[in-house]
Amino acid sequence: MKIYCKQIGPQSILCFFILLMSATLSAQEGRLVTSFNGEWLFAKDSIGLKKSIWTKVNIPHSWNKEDVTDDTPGYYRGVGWYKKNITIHPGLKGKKIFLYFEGANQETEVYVNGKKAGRHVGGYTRFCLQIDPFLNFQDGTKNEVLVKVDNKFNEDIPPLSADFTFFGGIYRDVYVVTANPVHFSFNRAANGVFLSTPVVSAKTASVHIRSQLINQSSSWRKLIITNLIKDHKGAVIAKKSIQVRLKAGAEEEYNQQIDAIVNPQLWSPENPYLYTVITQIVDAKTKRVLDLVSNPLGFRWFKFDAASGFYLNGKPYKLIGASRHQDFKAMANALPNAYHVNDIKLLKKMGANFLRVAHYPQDPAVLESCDRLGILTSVEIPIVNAITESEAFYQHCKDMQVEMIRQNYNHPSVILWAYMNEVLLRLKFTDDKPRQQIYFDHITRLAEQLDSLTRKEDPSRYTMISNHGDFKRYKQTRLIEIPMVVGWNLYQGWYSGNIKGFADFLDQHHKEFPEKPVMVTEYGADADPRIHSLTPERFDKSMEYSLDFHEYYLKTIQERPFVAAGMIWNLSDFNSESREETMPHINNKGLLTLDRQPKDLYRFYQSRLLKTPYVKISNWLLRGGLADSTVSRTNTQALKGISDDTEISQLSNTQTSKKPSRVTHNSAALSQDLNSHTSTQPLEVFSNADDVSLFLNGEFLKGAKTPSNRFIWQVPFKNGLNTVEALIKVGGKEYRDVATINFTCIPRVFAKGPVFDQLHVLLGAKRIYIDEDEKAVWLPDQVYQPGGWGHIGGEIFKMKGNARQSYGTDRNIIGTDRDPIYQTQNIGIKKYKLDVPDGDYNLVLHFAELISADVKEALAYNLDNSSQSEKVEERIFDVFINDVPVLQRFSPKEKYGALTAGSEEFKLTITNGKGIEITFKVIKGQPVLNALQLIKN
Ligand code: GCB
Repeated sequence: MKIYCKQIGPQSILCFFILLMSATLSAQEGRLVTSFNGEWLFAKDSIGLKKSIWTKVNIPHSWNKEDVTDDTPGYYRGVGWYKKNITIHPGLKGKKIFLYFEGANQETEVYVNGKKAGRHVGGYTRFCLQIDPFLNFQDGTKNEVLVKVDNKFNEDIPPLSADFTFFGGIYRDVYVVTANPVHFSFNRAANGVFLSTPVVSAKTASVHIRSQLINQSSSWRKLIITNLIKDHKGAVIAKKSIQVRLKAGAEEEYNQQIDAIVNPQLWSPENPYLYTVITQIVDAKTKRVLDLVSNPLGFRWFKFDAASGFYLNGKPYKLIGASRHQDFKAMANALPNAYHVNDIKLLKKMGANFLRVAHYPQDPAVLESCDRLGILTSVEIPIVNAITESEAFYQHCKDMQVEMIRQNYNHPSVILWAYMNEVLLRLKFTDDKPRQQIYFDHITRLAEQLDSLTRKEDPSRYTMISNHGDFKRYKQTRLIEIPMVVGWNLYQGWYSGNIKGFADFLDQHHKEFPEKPVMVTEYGADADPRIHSLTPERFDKSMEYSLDFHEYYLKTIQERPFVAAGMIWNLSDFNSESREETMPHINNKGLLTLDRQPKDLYRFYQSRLLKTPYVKISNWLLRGGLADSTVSRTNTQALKGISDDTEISQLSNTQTSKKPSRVTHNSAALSQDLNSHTSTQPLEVFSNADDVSLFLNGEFLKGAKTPSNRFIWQVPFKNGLNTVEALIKVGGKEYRDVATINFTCIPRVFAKGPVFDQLHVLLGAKRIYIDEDEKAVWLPDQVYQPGGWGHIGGEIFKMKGNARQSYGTDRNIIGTDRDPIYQTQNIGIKKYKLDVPDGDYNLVLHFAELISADVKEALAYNLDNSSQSEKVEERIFDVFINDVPVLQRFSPKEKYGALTAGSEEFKLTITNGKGIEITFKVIKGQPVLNALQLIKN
């Protein structure tokens, strides 16, 4: 028989047997834990349990892996059944057997051999149910374990609504725990031992150990509780025992203290030194170990100061980190532990020192990793956006808070317990002010109760609430006052207003609440890694806008000592089923993609936070632009109005300009031979060095320091592959990053070159869309100039009632994952002309009707926006190519449906220097064209 010892749960070392169920316990002291993840049968309840079709699954499992990303709104929220047999060796008779669930969303009932063993409410905390009274221990008997999980909306269970997906299923590990009748209590699925450090300094420390024991045997027991403290290498540095007598059936708590641990190694982000406390229950007579748990111990002390921020072990620390959701591409939230661990490693590798575990407690592997890697954390329960005024709701909130605290009590990484996120975002009773006041009063009372409960459960940590930017209302409801630390989720320059409002907001907070420690618990902007812009603006989803946004926010946080922390929203992209925009169902504010590929944002933070030499070229490696032109970056629109002394994105090369982006045509270059064209565009390098040297295809390009760690050059890319090398010298050593940029130079005038190959154009857009799969660069459209290409007539499509997006729609386009190709449009177009040389071509015209009668509710976070129905205008038009009718009485809505992608492909042979002329003739309404693709055969 194989035996594994493994850390399971945050605190317990549990011995882990393969084939435990046929093993005996006689050789094993203490408890046994075996994985119960494999080979379950699963059925959705849609047709009733009896008739259900069972499929084999392994846990972690979610039934929402696929339906959260399809084009049909909504996802299955209902009952799922899980079934598995368990055979218990007769030798285990007399043992206490438990099923330990790390998480199932959100209501769970467990039946063993048809009898109800227990129930748990809440999708994010652990629970442990005793099942031995229902088991048949006879040799070879199969016991059926049947688990009903339900993720449907329940107004009594938080979260009620949120910007993340409430995946259903047993999505975290399940274990069978076999314990002796005398064991540490599993109350609230904690491990029954609670550590605190009443005294810690660099010179001395003490450890307080509170253990909860239960005697499930039928007689009095004389027991010894022993605590051993081991250092990092496993050497015992302290030991203490007490003798106790525990009545049959009793559950008791015992307190012990180990004092005067001399010169303790302190735990910190730089040196996350962990001790281990092993707590054992020993039978005083037989000296047998009856139960044993192991907990991490970190010696550290900390405080928040309203004027000067956060201190760890007496030293000031600016906490910079991110929030995290727990899902992953194509896996829903059912992840093996290694995925959770990897996220924390990525956070550490970025140079962060903080994780906001948002918006709910997560897998035990998360905090275990934070302990090990030195990341400080806050953990919260999922009261998000609103509450229900019911006793059941309040009780579930309290239960979740207690479970969260007790289950995670011993992690040195945890410094804050939080319990509400933007609870005033989705206001109720907006038409009835007196009734609304009663609702507010209930929120205040719940906050007070949760706050005092938290302080009582754990006096050693701080309490926190995260509010959104409605300062006045949080002040009125006392949600700034009640917690020990207030968190603000701020998105000025994204969801609302002007970016500068961020700094003003923080300063206002500090002025009005000079005694209240403050953290920025969220800030971020959508960042679709497929979208770039040289004229970035709010809501274009471009990497450039989000970089400028983060640069400003980070600087603002770092400049203000009273701001204890800044937490980026979010570490990675995450699923939010009801979102639309350029990546439907995904909130893409992540520094990493949904499958954890670093975006340029991650590189920017590395350059700002890492202390080791760092240089990295932007990940925008597939690029394109007009031949013989120079384009420079504008300062992002969001930063307009901020005085010139901001240090944002000033271009570093002499060739560049601070003026708005413009394209200049180098007429001298037009005489070059057909294939020697270049296109000059900005390229970013992220580095913490004072100076970076850049080489393009082996040649040095002059560069200079920017104050923000973002170095930008104007680079004359040639058509095809370009090798770029960025070099820094630190302490006499060289560090470099090399990238290959595949650049497509598009002719401005076909006759002058470069040799024409392909063209992908987004009409009505100011952004660039990169399609890595097809290796295509979609450029913004231009007005036609003789000899070249572009549209004649029409205008940029803009959504009505949407103040924040200056072009295109943010609706999901059905039938495609390449939504940005269809989300912008020229409306009223008359002609499209391409003066291409003679030859064979494939022309694809892309259409989508962007106006739909079906109005979508505005995202609650879009503070300055309202949904407004568009006037649905019928449009019918003919399309001719070189005077040949190719689409007659054409209506994208009639042909494909509203907000649905459609393409029309044509094979053309062009002769006699005629080029291509596409003509749109109105029959009714205004003709449209969304995108155009021309490939030379
Ligand atoms: C917020 C919420 C968070 C959202 C985020 C966003 O304020 O707290 O749950 O995901 O904004 O991206 O809109």
